[in-house]
Amino acid sequence: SSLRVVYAFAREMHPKTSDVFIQYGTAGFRTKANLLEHVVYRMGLLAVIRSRVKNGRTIGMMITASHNLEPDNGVKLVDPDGEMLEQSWEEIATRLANVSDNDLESTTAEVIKEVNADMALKASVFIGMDTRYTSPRLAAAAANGVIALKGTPKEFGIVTTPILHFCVKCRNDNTYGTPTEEGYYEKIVGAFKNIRQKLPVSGDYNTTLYVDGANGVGGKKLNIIKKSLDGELDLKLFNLGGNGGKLNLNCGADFVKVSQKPPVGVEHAPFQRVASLDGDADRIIYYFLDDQNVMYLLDGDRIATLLASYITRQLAASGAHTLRLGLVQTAYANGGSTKYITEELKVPVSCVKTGVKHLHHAALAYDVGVYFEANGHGTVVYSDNAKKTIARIAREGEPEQRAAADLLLNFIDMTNETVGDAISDLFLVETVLCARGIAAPHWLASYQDLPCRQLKVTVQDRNAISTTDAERQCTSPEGLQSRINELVTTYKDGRAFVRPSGTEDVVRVYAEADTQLNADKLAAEVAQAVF
Ligand code: 16G
Ligand code: ZN
Repeated sequence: SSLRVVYAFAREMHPKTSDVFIQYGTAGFRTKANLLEHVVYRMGLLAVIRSRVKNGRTIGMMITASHNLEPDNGVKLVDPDGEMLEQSWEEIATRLANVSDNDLESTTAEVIKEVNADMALKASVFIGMDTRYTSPRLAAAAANGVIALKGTPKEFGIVTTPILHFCVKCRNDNTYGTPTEEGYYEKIVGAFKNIRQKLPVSGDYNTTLYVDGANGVGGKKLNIIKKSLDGELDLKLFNLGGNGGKLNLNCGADFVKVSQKPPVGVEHAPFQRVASLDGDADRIIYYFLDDQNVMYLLDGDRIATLLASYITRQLAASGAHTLRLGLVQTAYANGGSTKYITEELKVPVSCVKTGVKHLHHAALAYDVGVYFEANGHGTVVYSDNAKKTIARIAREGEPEQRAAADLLLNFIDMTNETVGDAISDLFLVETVLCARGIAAPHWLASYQDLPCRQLKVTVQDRNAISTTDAERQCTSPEGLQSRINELVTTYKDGRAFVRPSGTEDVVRVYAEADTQLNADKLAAEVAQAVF
């Protein structure tokens, strides 16, 4: 049959060359790029099957390893509404990725049967990739996989992860926007420019923003956007990938957040705010240095509180009192932020497991759900009810209410609701800072972060550690949690947890305490306990 030819082709073109077991983790498959070609090809097959199960709606495939260094790469699937692949399919993806070439045919047939895919339907798959030199080859393997099962691939070339999510969503729901990179700029940047017309620059806000592009795709796209901005924002871009700058190496959002150090390759001026993106531009962290070169981080928690307080205020001003806004965080959220959110903002907050799919899902429970990981991945999602209510007020409300609702509508348009998006978040943050007429130090002053430290520990089997309570407590190995409890109580404001990484073969340790020295000590002691 024609499928025979398909599997013969797979063996020839994208053979499985390694026996290393690979797992669909928190953000898809991620490992050394040279181990991935057959995996990506097979994900092309799976994307077609998924598209058919979803009645021919478009599925996305993104080739990226995000903030990892250049030698790594990865692939993840995007579901029709632009969200992460449904969790129950992760196991199927893992199975398909690991079977031998000889068993690929029978396993694919098994999967098709199991998920009840109608292979006579059309199938459509959008493929995007980051800037890694291994990405084009992998994107080609993805397209080959799609074609093998008679699906239609559409290659977007180099795009940010959130642009691909956006395009998938638009393709399946044309009310959301136009499914192209240009359509993305039109909607997001267009909304930003619209707001700047209505909210002129005032107070201590100034329009200069420095950006660390992590030598990845985000900086490149901002360079395109920059040309269409007429003084609404003066972007000064660094780490665009030229001049020998290496992807994510000592730069980018993850480096800045974890090491708490400024990135290389960026000029600094006292109190000048800098936005640091990660390699595929789905994370953003702000920071500035003072006149003594001391660095102040404005991380994902900080962005979440900024956005949540602004939206809360706009909802009140528009009289939309029935809409419930809530915030979603993970165990990594700084204790200072959680306290501020509950005690000062008086906004309900939920804590979930690490990984965008968990945050996104929890945020959907609110009319307006703001979710952010401390590492800078996050966005805002609005229910249909929220959108309708706000649109109605913008049409029919009292004049002041109308103005507030109208701004909110632009704010919603500026938001990439499918996934955390550094570019969209950048415009959201700049809008709120401008609306409030504040500079970065004022933003920082809203609450104080507790000093914190992250460490990673290499152990024989990271899966020996299991956790509960949104990863804040560990249930095995026995005795570890009580040891952590003992250690924590000896520190003022102490808090610590351990969890197996979902993206690397390590155990992660997080600690916070009243001083940096104490946070460092507590982290080291907990790491010791993990061994
Ligand atoms: C992935 C996740 C990110 C999470 C990180 C944790 C997505 C799109 N990305 O990058 O949200 O913070 O993994 O990594 O879900 P870890 O499990 O290695 O700590
Ligand atoms: Zn990323």
